[in-house]
Amino acid sequence: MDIIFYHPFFNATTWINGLQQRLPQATIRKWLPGDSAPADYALVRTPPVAMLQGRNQLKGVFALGAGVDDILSQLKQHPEMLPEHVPLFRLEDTGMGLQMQEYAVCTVLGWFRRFDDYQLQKQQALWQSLENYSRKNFTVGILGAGVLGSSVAQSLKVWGFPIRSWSRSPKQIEGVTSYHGADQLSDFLNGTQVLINLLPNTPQTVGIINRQLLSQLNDGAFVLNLARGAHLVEDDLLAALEAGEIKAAALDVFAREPLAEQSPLWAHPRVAITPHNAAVTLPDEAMDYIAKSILQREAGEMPEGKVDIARGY
Ligand code: NDP
Ligand code: OXD
Repeated sequence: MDIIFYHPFFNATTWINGLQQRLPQATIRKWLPGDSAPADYALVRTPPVAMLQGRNQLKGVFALGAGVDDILSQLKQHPEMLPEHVPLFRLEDTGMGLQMQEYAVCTVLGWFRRFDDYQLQKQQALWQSLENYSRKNFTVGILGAGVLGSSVAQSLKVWGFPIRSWSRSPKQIEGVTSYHGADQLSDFLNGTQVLINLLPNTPQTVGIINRQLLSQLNDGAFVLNLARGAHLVEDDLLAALEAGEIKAAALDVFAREPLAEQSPLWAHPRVAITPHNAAVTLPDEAMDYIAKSILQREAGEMPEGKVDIARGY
């Protein structure tokens, strides 16, 4: 069994050795330009078109992340890149759920306990107790109720906040009020105090967090973008912050990454920023998952995490 590996930033030696231990029967190599020798599986992040093109014998391509928007946008431009019968798989959870939980719990509790306000007061040496928020009105609305959205919902539920989610298809998640489809988006937004985004980036979701959407949240709502920068219209967020409609935002992802030095988001006192690392690919967890999936595929089964290319996630 031949496996080719390509990632512009990951340490290829770590991955090739780690996979070799898990799949001793496989021959694993780093893909280099010009290599068109046969391969059964490809492990990739934004692969060069030439890496996959014409590889009709592939039994699967594994994306080394949860989101596949970069690969799908490349595929749209170069449909010849991936033969139609070759399934594309993505990472489902592999430790990202817990990382997203940590990020969301820290941020939401910080806002709930007004640590952002106290941080600003500290800068003025101001000793002043502020009124607490009401827990029962501190409704958290999660855009996306998939692997990561539902994981985050579970972690916030235990703090007693009302939790709601919005997805494409109907869901039944205990303790979560579920909304689905475009028709129910306004109902989902109405009464939401904290908006958390965990949608995939697709033609249907691009630019979804815009002024019109933000205006439907509670006055002084909070926004946490953990998914993709393409979901958020950054100028609309800044305008809503200026108008006081949105009180604060925490952003892990941006329309352009790295975020430009001159972006007004950096200096905004009510915007927290992290450099797209809310949930990173953990090599050991990811390699366990991929090795298991390859063995399932070899046994004629279809592993989890198959991307629906037409749907876009
Ligand atoms: P999933 O595919 O498991 O979940 C996606 C959810 O979004 C599903 O509930 C889906 O609905 C819903 N959805 C998709 N399209 C629509 C739509 N048009 N309208 C309403 N709901 C929609 O993805 P994950 O939870 O694994 O990951 C989510 C995203 O998180 C990734 O795509 C990636 O962009 C981002 N991410 C960011 C990271 C970071 O470090 N910042 C790290 C990892 C991921 P349904 O359930 O009905 O299909
Ligand atoms: C991912 C990411 O999608 O790191 O996995 O953003």
